[in-house]
Amino acid sequence: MVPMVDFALVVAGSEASGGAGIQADLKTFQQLGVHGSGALTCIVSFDPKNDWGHRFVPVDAPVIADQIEAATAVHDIDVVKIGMLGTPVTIETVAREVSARSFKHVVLDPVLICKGQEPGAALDTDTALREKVLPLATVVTPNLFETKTLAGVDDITTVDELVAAAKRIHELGVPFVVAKGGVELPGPDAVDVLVSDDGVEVFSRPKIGEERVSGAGCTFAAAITAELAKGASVRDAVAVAKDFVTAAVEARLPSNAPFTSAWQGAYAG
Ligand code: PXL
Repeated sequence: MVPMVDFALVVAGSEASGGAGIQADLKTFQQLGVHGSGALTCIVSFDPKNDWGHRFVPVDAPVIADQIEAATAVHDIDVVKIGMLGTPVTIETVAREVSARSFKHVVLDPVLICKGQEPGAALDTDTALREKVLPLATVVTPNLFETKTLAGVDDITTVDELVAAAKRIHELGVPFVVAKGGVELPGPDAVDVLVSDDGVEVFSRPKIGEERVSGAGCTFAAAITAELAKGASVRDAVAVAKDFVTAAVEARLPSNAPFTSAWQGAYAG
């Protein structure tokens, strides 16, 4: 018997420690029973000699295009997650390659800044992401900072303000906006809001500690992607992803760096 397995593609960067990036995405797919294909956009190596800053190397644009071609030629894949892109050239390439194919869902985790980048370059990257990739997204999963940036609001301190900002991003044309309050949104709970034409839904769990956990955002968006690949509605995919990331954060792994890492193996389903 050939097992019935669903397929998903991730286009993202490598984060060598395995907490975040494509490593987190592929582990999440696997844990949810989805076959993961992956196209690498860049390589991030934290620098233990320099306050764990991000060393960043982009993959050449034609090589990114080749990987997307290879993955989508080998398998019929109709759901893609886009993670860290990193440069305007990468963004243009990924936008072109993704729009040349008819994906049913494009889940965009809009990773806006990487610590290692120059502010000028980061601004170019933000603009390119907003102009070229955001219009392709069916689902976008901004954290609090990214929500403020994409919505063009100065501050978000309440769930109502988070919903209002998510509505602004929805009005930019993204069908499903999942804005994440995370540990930075004041209050006892980790709150995510889903805004779509169907209305607003709030997903809330008690905060687990007050520190950010490396890879939590990647894991959350990857879990949404995997569930969509299995045929779930966006609403149900977000509900499973919230459970998945809560389990991964509860079981977070200590490290020698000043941060913990999400553990995708914790989710039992
Ligand atoms: O968590 C955001 C993120 C995504 N992708 C890569 C990263 C990071 C953060 O370090 O390195 C490759």
